[in-house]
Amino acid sequence: MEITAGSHVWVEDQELAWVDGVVTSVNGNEAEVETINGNQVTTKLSKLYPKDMEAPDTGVDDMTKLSYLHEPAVLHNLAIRYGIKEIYTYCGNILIAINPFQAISHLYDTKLMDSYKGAQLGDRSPHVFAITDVAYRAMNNEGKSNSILVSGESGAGKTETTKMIMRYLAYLGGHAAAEARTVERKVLESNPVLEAFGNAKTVRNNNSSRFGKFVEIQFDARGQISGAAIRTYLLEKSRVCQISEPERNYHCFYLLCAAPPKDAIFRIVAAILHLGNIAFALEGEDSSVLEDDKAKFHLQVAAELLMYGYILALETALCKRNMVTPEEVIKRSLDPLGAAISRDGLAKTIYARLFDWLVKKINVSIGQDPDSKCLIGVLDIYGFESFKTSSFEQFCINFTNEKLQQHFNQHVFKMEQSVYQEEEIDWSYIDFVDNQDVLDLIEKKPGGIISLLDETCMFPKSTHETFAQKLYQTFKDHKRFVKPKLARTEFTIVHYAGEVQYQCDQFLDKNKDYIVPEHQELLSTSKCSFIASLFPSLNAETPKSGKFSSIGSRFKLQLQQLMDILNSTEPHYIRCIKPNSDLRPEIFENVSVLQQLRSGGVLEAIRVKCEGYPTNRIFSEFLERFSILAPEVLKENVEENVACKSIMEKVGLSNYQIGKTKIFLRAGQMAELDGRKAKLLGESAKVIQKQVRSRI
Ligand code: AOV
Ligand code: MG
Repeated sequence: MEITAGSHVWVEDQELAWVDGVVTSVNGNEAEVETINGNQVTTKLSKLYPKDMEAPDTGVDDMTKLSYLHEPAVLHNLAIRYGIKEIYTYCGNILIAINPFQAISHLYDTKLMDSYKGAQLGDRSPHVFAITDVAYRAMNNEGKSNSILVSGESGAGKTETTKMIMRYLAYLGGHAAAEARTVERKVLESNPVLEAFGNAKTVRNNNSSRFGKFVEIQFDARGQISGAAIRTYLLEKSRVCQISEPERNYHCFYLLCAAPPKDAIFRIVAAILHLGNIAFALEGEDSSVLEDDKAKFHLQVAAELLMYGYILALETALCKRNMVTPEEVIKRSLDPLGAAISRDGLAKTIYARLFDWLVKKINVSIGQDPDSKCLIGVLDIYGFESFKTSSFEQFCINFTNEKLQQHFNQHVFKMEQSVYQEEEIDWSYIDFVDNQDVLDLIEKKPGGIISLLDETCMFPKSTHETFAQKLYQTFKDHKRFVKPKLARTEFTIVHYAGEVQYQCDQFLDKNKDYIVPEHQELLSTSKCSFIASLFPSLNAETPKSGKFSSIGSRFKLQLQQLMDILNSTEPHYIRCIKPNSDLRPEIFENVSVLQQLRSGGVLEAIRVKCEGYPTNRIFSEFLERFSILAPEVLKENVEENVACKSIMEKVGLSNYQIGKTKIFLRAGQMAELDGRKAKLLGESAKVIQKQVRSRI
């Protein structure tokens, strides 16, 4: 649309990201704009976007209904909807969910569930139930597995959304209320348990999931839930021993302190708490002893809880290490730092095993249906993370997000094409940005970062410095890899969602899935049969204790398996958005939301749309809006599609497409049509004014 003096436009703004205003003058390729917040801005014409003055005050419930599909329009639409507590908006088939940080009345009650049952997407206002209903119906009708992928940054509402999906699935595929311990109840009841052991308060979320979760809900031929399986991914073990203020450890530790029950699980949780209080002091040159009586007390209690005794054995396992030489095994003393590392390693291993045990136990209790043909998978994974110091955990988390982003891009692209196919229009190949290059950088075998890390870990003399050097050498010319200036052990990856600087320090240690043989031996002989069962004896188990096994490679494999499952399903996407970092209701921070829309690929999806035919309108709607441009076409008794064509021809626009029921417009064409209409209305207003004046 031609921008002239008087045009309503969006202009970039540092604080608000985009602000609307009116063009006061145009000079060559520059324009002066007076913004609604009272600023006078001079900017390039190419940086201005037209504002749709006909857009409804309450926004539109689907972005594809926006006449002008550009960044400021998308952002503005979400903001006004959020203001009237409409937290859900579609972007085609993708659901955008903005965390309300407050309970919205009746948003999830049973009556509402009733109303979504069987409704077509778009018939009712956007909702997580609607997406779930589509997935469930598609599964029943087509006999194909579906999945719902929930993503978004930490605190955006993924876990809460996932719970609503599960509740709605339980409602759709549940059993008669008389059957008390139904599968669906057990699935729902697993949530609080997993959250107690796998969630913690972080700076970004008071109930942050520190593990990834994929729940597979299995259905029988009648569409009833017949089984379920929960898979978890990479629990953040380091949190057990290392928390930075004001974050907290896993909820279960505080639950224990609030109400100490006395069973095997809580024995372990308590033992870990006591382990954490065992402090060491230097003895002689490089040995360590328990620091004081307090440390002795905690050691005693920990030993009691873990093994019913063996106090000395526990102390030795913490303070000494076996050195195996060809001739003999020598007990070498650890210095206090070494002993503390050994203690933390023990605590982390115990906790991780306990967590895995819980997941297994829950799975056994729920039970899988071996005959189930269809499932609905629900994925709630940790969102993209970038901290001041990002470590191996962030590396794995962001790797996951890259994988899912690729899946999303490929799918959105396919989806777009299927609309074109349905309407039988010609379409040429639309390209999309693929992040395969980042994935290669991370996971290519050989030569990717994970491979190099494994190689480094297996080479006894290597350090994090040699690892960093290896990275710098190998990826000197990789466009997704940056060596920060002056960096010696940091590296930056240019992720799809932005750059993240990683600190190599602990990559080697954290990549080693290693249990100290002495710890293994000690715990496998525990008199507490539960604990002994968590540490089955050496030869029965892989990875072998003491031998190197790579967390990175295992995680990569797990992710690949997850992708294989997802690829065999029909995916549905929910993008959660965190509207502010104070975790407070009614605050919508433009800049941060925009950043999330960009990094979550929502804007990328919109870009793919823009390269094709971003706006489509049912013929009758189009005619209603634009027949004024060629009133004569309505007089002729022609088919609607012919009338639409005539209007486009008269205005001189080409490259549009006529489908079976809709007209498909290229980016900017809607704005052009509106421009013509405004001009026409303006001219006719002038004519009327002239007529009025001449009469006076
Ligand atoms: P996350 O799963 O996306 O973060 P959560 O689902 O835990 O985020 O949401 C964070 C908090 O936001 C919740 O504890 C609720 O207080 C609030 N909240 C989220 N969704 C809703 C909703 N629909 N209605 C009301 N309140 C909501 V993380 O697991 O940290 O990546 O790792
Ligand atoms: Mg979560």
